[in-house]
Amino acid sequence: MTLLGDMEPAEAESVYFNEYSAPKALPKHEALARAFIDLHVEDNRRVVLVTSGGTTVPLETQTVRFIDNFSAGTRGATSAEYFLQQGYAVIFLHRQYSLLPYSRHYSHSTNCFLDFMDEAPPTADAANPDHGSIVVRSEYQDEMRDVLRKYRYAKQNNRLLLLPFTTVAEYMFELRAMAKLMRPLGSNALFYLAAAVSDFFIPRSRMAEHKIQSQEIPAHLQGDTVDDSEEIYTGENEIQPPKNQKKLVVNLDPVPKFLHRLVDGWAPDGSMVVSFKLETDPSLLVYKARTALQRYSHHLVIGNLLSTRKWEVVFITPDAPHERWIRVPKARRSKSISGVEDQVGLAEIQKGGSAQKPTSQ
Ligand code: PAZ
Repeated sequence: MTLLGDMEPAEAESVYFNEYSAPKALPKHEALARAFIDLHVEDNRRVVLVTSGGTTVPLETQTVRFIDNFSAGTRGATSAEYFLQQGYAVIFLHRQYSLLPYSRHYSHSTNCFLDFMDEAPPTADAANPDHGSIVVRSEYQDEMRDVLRKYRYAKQNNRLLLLPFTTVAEYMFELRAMAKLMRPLGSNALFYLAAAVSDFFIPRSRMAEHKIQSQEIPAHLQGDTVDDSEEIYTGENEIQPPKNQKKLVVNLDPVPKFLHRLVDGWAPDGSMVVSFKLETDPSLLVYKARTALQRYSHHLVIGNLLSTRKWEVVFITPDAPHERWIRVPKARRSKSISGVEDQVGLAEIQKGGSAQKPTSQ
């Protein structure tokens, strides 16, 4: 059987998208995105699609278990704030419950949101003597006011559209749909692909329907997907642990790389595409980022290492200087008051704008 990864991109697209049904939320997301894009086309505003957070790979159709990855969405949520600050409208395609622009300062921090609050001294309200208002604690006032103003501005001016996904298939459907909807934007469209997209998945045809069992099931309860031999099958080619061994062997296929299709087919002509490359081995990072840029012929690959990604990235571009490191100086790496680490500010990714000089460590 030919793997999707071995097919021509257009064929892989057709096979992949025929195998899965579109996510239930897609029509609603498309309607919201269409209205959002129309508004910004009318105002001749740049729109960036920021993808953020990790995708999941379900092990069962009725999913109890899934494979996930580390990404919390910090890069995507932080970058979205910078884009908004630069006047972009942002479609924030993110993993459900991952970090969001602005609320990220408080939502997943070491402090519970209640720790930011206090009761104001009781007022002289004779009817309600014990009921002072709830207020933000004085030490958080300045930062929270600043974040609140930016958040309100984005909301009131329709600059931020939040669209969630969970699985890798949902992500693919949403990405394709958003890219196509962004066509009227032409060169005002930017794709900033910071999501950590799964590299391996179980094709639907091989997925177990029900929860994979870790113990032997009595014969009279076994359904069609379970046989009586030494091994329990959860679907064609999907093998559960041999009986009496608590081992699960999962057979994954490579996820087709649709960046090619995004650049050559889905995205509007003249748009800019920025992808990210994550590695853990420093000796591979630049090589892998360069290879991605050559393979997909887009505009920029931003490389980062798992361990240093919060303060160091490398920009790999088709034109000189080809490789440029950007670092947050040590002194600026401290945590903000809410305990959330900031990330390398990628405000310089503006179409047509020149990037800042790297700051030395
Ligand atoms: O979400 P986060 O801030 O913890 O991590 C960001 C990141 C490392 C996922 C992102 O910068 C990135 O490299 N995304 C692409 C990952 C990849 O598919 O190689």
